[in-house]
Amino acid sequence: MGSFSWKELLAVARSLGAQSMANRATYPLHQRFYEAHYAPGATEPRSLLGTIKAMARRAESRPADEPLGDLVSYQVHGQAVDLLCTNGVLRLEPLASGLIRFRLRRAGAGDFPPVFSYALDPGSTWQPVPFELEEDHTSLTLSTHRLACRVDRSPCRLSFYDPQGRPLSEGGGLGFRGEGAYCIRKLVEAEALYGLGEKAFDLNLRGRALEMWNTDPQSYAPGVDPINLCIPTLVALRDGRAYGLFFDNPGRARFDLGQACPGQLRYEASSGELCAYFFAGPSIPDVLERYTQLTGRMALPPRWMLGYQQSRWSYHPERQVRTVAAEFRRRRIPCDAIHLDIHYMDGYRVFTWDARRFPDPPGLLADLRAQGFRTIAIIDPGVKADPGYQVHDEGLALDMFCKLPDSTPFQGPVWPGQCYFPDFTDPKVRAWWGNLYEPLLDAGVAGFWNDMNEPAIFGGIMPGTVCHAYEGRGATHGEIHNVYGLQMARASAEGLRRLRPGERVPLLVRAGYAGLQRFGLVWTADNLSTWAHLRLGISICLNLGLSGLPFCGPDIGGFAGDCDGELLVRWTQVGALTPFFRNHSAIGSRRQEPWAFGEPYESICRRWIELRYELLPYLYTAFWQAAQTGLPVMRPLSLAYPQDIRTYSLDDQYLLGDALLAAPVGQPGQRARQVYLPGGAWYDFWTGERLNGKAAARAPLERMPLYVRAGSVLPMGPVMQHTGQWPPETLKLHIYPGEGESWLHEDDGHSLAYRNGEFQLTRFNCETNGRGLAVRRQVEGPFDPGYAQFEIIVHGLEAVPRQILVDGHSAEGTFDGETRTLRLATGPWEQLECVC
Ligand code: MIG
Repeated sequence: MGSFSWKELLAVARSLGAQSMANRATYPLHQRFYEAHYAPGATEPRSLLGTIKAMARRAESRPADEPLGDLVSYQVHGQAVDLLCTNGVLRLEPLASGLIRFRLRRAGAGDFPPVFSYALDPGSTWQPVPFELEEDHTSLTLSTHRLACRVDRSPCRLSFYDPQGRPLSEGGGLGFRGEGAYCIRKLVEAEALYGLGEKAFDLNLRGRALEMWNTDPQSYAPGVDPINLCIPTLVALRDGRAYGLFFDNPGRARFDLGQACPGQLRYEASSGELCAYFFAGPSIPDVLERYTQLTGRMALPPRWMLGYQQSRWSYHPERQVRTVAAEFRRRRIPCDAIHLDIHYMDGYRVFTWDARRFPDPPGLLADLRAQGFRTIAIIDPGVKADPGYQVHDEGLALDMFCKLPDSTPFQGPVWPGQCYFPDFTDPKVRAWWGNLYEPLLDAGVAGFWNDMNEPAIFGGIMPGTVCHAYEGRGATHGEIHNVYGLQMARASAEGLRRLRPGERVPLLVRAGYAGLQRFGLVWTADNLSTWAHLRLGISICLNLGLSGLPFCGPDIGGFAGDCDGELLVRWTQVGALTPFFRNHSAIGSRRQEPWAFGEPYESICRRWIELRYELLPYLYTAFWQAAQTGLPVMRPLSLAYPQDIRTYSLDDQYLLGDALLAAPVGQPGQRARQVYLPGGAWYDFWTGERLNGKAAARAPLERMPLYVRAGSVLPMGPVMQHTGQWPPETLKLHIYPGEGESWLHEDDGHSLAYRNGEFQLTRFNCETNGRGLAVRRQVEGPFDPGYAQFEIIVHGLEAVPRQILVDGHSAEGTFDGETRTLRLATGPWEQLECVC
């Protein structure tokens, strides 16, 4: 690559007047340099100066918008309506009554090819939906019974309306732009915008300009963009009504969400077709249900993956792994999984073990398993260029690696040194890669972790001219960069499913694209051990959930930098109520296991990890909902209270599942906070107090404010050391009087039998009336959850009930006047009444 220093490069860029480039962080400059360096046709690396000049020239010749023009005529081909415009064709296709696809093609570019996208779930099928076309002299309208799309004739613009004729999203221009395309939409004043994958910003992205280009920033400050996982999916909320927009393009793209012009959203793809999907609401769950029908849903993870997990870059050698595991059990801090980071490998060669550090992997993993620990191992995409190393030799011999235009396999430096990168857009490569997991599975590894799959390469990215098979279609890396990580995850997940049919083998992934939820869960990459990152992790996870990825979490305690006791406690409190709950930290940083800072921190962390285990039945049900309908596990308040505009930008509190509202503490020394309680009544989880509207919450170090929605039944289990101790003898049902419905899903927690009906679904109905409280329990499904007893705890009672009836028979309970709770034990029941 020649040698140059980044300071030199920046100086040259500045001297050439390429200010905007020089002013950006060095990382994008790295990328541009590498791309230019491997410009099409270049076989010899260009001189540094030549490269910089070319960059400067390109920066000056930015392509201009070429609008689609006026609507001239239209043609209907089955489910597609082609709108012939002056400069191109716009195709509208209603896929479902609340989902319309629109695509653009330049005039003279020939017919629309069949849609091809890795984002789409191959299992999703669309029955033709009835639609109507109406035209007048200014416009043409396509309507289904849930959504209407009006096309203005001059200039051609698209607007979407709900069945009542109220606007959801009105159009600005759209058209072509260089090799790519653009689309402009209007924004109304109080319109909130969410999604776009992993964005290091507050929840409401309105007013930001954001890039779609998966990038490893190595560690990111709040506001750095882009980072590791970009998903071009937006969820909008205005006047209580939601809609969604998914711009399906795997190359580089940019969203301006009202930054350049407050009333305008602009999407710009730098290459490829404009292919977009518009999702009708009216609610956010409606949008997500359709979006995940299109791009797929998460498979239910094994129950153990919901347990607490401990990681470190890296626990090694074997002795250290054993010590960490033993400490958890000795200190009685629950834990289900230990992660092995890159040092378990032999010189960072993927799919190998370091024989000195880990002389007997099956023995180690079996011993851990006997103590209730699963082991998760990391796998990176880079394969060390090292003759004699089997994966390398096979990969080269079988032609598995990405190539430069001159057909030589591309090499780039990562942890192992120079590496080759599998071309995961080729089915034969995916099949090969997937099978490489077999020896690790046989050794007892229970889950995997795909890192660096942007792909991250030291000092740059994969050059834009690298060639991909792209399922026989052929594409350059620049055109499809954002799906590299998705296809690596797919290769891994498909392999694991083949090798362990009928089991749920979890896959933790860093980068990807729309549809990644079909293959794995995600963590929010390399955060820092700071209070700002504790807060940021919440908004990132909320937006991931709104981008179709319900199973996510940040590194608890922070990855880079040194954590301290108070930060670890506050972060563990949040983590206990985050879908993925893993403490992970970087090499060189201070150790941050739950005991690392002594007392009182250790005891408080233990208590919160215990609470996580107590909440398992409730959490598992929230995961089941996500797997069924795409509803996130961790939800912004605006998802459930869209009529309440005060919730639109709220991200210092959130909902977990249907019943819980968490209000984290995000500042050092903070011991109280204000909480906003939307909708009806809530109960303080700690005191049982019934509240409405605003609450001033006490938050001593051991307490994070937590609330339960009135009308909920919260199913809880006992404290356990790991999920292998499930099921308990007694299930606790905490009842919070009010009106509402609650669910409990149960299955074996590890196999796919639930898909064939082997589950039990319980529905609770809570009612309060003049007589008091009535709760109904209805059970369906053949699965036996394994406990026969219930402990019922009714909260928030004013006095001892005059009568307690279980299935019409009078029952005994104990009332605690101080906590105002009633407790009673019972076998299976259908109807509970507390007559007051
Ligand atoms: O270049 O494997 O985000 O979780 O510990 C750093 C070492 C590579 C980045 C991951 C991080 C992991 C680390 N990896």
